[in-house]
Amino acid sequence: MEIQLWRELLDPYEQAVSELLKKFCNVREEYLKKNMYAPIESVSGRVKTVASILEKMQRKNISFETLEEDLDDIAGIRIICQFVEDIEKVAALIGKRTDMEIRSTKDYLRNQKGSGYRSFHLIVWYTVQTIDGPKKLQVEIQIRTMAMNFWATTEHSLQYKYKGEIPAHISQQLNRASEAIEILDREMSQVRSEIMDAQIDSQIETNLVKDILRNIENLYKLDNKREVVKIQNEFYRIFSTHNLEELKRFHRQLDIIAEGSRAQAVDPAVNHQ
Ligand code: 0O2
Repeated sequence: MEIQLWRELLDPYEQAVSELLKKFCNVREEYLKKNMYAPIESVSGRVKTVASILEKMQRKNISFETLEEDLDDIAGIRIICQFVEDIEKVAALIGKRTDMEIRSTKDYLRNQKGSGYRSFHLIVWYTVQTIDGPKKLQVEIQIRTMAMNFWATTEHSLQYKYKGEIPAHISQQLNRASEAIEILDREMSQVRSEIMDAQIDSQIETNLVKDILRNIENLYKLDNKREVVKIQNEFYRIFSTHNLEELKRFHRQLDIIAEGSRAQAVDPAVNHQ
C-alpha cells in the first residue's frame, strides 16, 4: 500500500477512538454526577501502529484488500473496572447503546488464554461521520479489572521483549501471577459493597461541597458580607467533623438561604412582606 494511504485509512479510526473515549468518559461522569457508583474506573484508547498492523497481517496472512474486514482491532478501546462484576455491567451497557452494535464477543474470563490472559472483548460496529459521508468501522473494546490490566500490560511488554517466545520458566511465573490476580479479584469482590458505599459517600461529599461553595460564592455577591463569613466559617467547621449527615443538613439550609437571597435580589419587596 502506498505510504500516504495509511493516513487516509487510519484517520477515521483515530476519529472513532477519540469519539468513543469521550463517550465512555461521559458514562462515568453521568454515574458520578448522580452520586452513583461508576462501573467504569478509567478508559484509554489507541489506533494500532502501522508496524503492529503489518506484523499482524503477516502473522495472520491478511491482504491489504481485506485488511479492514479481517483486522478487527485497528481501533481499540480499553475500559478498566474495579471489580469483576463491573465487567458484565459495562458489557450490558454497551449492548443497550444505539450508537454501536456488537458484532462478536470473546470471553477470556470464562475461557482464560493459555498465557494466563483474562479480559472480556467486544468487537463493535461504530459509524463515524466524515466529510466523505458515514464510515462504518470495527472497534475492539477490551474490558478488564485493574488487576487483570496490571498482568496484561506486564506480560505484553515481555511478549515484546522475547518476540512472542517467552522462556518457559517466565511463562510459569506469569501463570502463577495470573492465578494470584484471579484470587485478588475474588477477594476484592468480597468487600465490593463496602468499597462501593465508601466511594458513593465520598462522591456525595464532593458534590455537596461543590454545591455549597457555589451557593456561598453567590451569597457573597448578594448578601451582607459579615453574614456570609459566618456561613463560610460554619461550613469549615462542619466539613472538619467529616459528618456527612451534618454536611447534608447544612447544604439543605444553605439552599433555603440562597433561594431567599435570590428571591430578594429579584424582588426587593419580598423582604417587606
Ligand atoms: P496490541 O498491541 O494490544 O494491539 P491474536 O491472534 O491473539 O494476536 P486476535 O485473534 O485478533 O489476536 O484476538 P485476541 O486474542 O482477542 O487479541 C486481541 C488483543 O487482545 C491483542 O492485541 C492484545 O491486546 C490482547 N491479548 C490477547 N491475548 C493476549 C495475551 O496473551 N497477553 C496480552 N498481554 N494481551 C493479549 P494484539 O494485536 O496482540 O496487541
